[in-house]
Amino acid sequence: MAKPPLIEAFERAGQGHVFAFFEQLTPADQQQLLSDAAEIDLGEIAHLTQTLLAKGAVTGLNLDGLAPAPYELRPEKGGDVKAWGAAKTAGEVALRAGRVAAFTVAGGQGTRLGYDGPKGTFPVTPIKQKTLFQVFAEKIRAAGARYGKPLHWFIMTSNANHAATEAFFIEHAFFGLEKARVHFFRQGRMPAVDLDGKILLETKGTLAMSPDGHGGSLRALDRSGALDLMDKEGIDILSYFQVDNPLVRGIDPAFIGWHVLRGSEMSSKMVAKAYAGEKVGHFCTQNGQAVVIEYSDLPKSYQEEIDPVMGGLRYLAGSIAIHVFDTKFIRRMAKGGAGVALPFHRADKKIPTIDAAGNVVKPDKPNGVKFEMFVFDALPFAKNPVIIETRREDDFSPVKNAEGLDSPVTCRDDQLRQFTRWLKAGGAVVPTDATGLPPFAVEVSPLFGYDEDSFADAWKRLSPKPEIKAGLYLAV
Ligand code: UD2
Repeated sequence: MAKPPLIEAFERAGQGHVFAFFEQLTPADQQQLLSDAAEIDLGEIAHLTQTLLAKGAVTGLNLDGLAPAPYELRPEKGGDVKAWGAAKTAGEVALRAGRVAAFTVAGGQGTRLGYDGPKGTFPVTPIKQKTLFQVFAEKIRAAGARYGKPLHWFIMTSNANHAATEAFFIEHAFFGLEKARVHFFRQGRMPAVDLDGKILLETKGTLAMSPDGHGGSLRALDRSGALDLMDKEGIDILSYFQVDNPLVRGIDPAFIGWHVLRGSEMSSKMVAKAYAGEKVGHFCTQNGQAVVIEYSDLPKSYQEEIDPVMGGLRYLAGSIAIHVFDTKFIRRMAKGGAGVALPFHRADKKIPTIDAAGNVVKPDKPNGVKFEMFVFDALPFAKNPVIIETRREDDFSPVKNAEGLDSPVTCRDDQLRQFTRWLKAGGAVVPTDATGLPPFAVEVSPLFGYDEDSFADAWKRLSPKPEIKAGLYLAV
């Protein structure tokens, strides 16, 4: 039988070992291996080997000319009150016109949380134990109702969690959203390679493949047809957020409005870092472009540097992974071409594999490299990027770790503080400690109020007002 052309291509690229055990596989497993191999762009792997792995490859970050990025201060911090007002109005107009869709990246593996299953199925709210997906779904539903235009919601999954994610939505009847407006698509995968750039086998018939990072979302949006659908629906603004952060205002009119009024192709929210070493990206400028430098890449001396004039941290602006994209920009980034592509980052990992004789290898030190793209690396390619400040308590309390910082407990407490702030702003009397935490659990359904404004409106209309006590659940 003639050799499949794909195998020949791998041999030509010096990756023929991928098929070393091909003859030993069942026909079904052969097909599976061929189909996995077909996902690989051999030219891309060769390029990454040359640029990121070869001896002498310059992998360190170039910090020349790095400076903190400017951003739009919140009004209460001295920002331009009129400009914020205009932004909010413009955002509301865009929402009413149906130009906006929500986008959640949910392809990660949730390893740190130690939770088995798609992270979006993790319960987070204080009383009803609503899952992350339900919280987002209800916020999106409520925003659609508020602006008179139901929103589309795009959710990026990975091979590992795609089926379970879809099944979860079906089981819960899409949390009341119109099924036709919820779109799942898988992100791409990249093969892990050894330190010489040879693709690693996981078993004789499978490759060591892993998700290509949240930066892979840009090409996955294109490849999956999501961008075409958006074009058809008149959507040109995509509001991006991560699956681990239930506090996020995924549909924030002021943020959308800043993006629209500035003619921005990519806009981002920042918070002031809570402490020098907080594990967030840093908004910077370099060669006149906005860039985000991840905490793991920015030297400690920069992270801790004090601003000589203003006092406080010089690199203060933390990236909390909340962005708004222009859909044409996403398409341009996805198509790539001369100098327009997200870079890959190299992560050295212990990757279970097999050796040339087919024996299982369980490494105790990194034996290979995974390649990932980060979505924030699109920022330097964007025209007119705008970074706006947000209050951490309004937008950011992720669930990342099983315990301690950014855990289910800190996230629940931040939700309680938020519900309490909203109630107090409406005139209710709620006891709290010095951090704003009430001594008992209350919960607000996003369908009642999903942000300060929508809550205030619903609370004003509510008559009679309920007694504020343990277990209070405000819903419609
Ligand atoms: C991310 C940012 C960090 C900060 C922080 C805020 C990076 C490298 N760092 O840190 O700067 O903004 O978030 O919370 O992003 N995901 C996929 N596919 C993948 C990998 C990740 O969909 O292949 C999703 C994942 O499901 C999650 C999000 O991306 O929604 C963040 O992933 P993470 O947990 O790896 O990010 P983290 O906490 O290192």
